[in-house]
Amino acid sequence: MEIIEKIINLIKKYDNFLLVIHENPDGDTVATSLALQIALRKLGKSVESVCKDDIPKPFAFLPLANTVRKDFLVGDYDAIIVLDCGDLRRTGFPQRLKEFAKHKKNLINIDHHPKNDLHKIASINLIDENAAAVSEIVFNLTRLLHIELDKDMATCFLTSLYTDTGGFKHPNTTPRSLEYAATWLAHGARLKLITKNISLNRTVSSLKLWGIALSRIHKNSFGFVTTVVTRRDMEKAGASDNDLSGVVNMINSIPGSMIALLLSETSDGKIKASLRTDSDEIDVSKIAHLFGGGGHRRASGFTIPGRLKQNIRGGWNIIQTDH
Ligand SMILES: [Mn+2]
Repeated sequence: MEIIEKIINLIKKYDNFLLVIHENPDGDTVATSLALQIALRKLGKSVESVCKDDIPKPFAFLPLANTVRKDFLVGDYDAIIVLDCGDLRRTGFPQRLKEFAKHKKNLINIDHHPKNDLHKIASINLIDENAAAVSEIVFNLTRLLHIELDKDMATCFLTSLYTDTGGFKHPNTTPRSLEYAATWLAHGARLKLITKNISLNRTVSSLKLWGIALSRIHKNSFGFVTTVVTRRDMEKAGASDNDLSGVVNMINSIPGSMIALLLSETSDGKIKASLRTDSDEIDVSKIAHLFGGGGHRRASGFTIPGRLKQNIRGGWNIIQTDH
């Protein structure tokens, strides 16, 4: 039986579903989960979404965004669907999902990241690495389930694709992406609301933080573009981690950039690295893997222990810490 048929049968058979939005959520995981939540409820299913972290403000406008749970009990669900989680840890609930997989076996992994440790415990893996966003995969699933596409679902789907393609600017955008986007628009997706909330809604503190990050751009002769943001910068600007989203894409847009790297200090004493490339010759997920991270060829990331410190030459050093 085809993988997608297995999922369709499973959805038809069971009643209580949990959808997992990954930690440190982006537009793809949040909006696709909410679209699927709306869709499965139309089939009369009981469906909830869960995310370990808060839903970032730019996505608060999405329908059902205020219903996302922070926690769950494995016993409450017949099936759990994990969306856009590059690996098991990224789900935010690795132990709980392992336990669920062991007892009930209905753990479905829907993703567009390369194969990872989640594959081993999931009972069904629906993966399409060519999908620009997970919404492309899930939209197809809802069509096969004959669920009518409404305005709210279309808005969620388009938000997911819009964010994972950087507003259709990244090279992961395919003819299929644009075809789907056209379908969603034709079904009432609120594009203006999406662009307003996601691209144009920068607060004063966010712009101040971008100012600091952009003022520290460094580009070497190989086209390696870097910048750094410390915890102190965020405090000074009154900004949060979410305000950094988009910075690494912006610095990667510099003419001649081969790889862009943003290093930012996290609230728990670590350094988060975000990598981007537009080059066909470079696979930044390989760099991320070297440091225990993951992602895609063109966009990846990892986290290491340490702090950032400016040296006397004005450059930046990574100071090793114990944890
Ligand atoms: Mn994604």
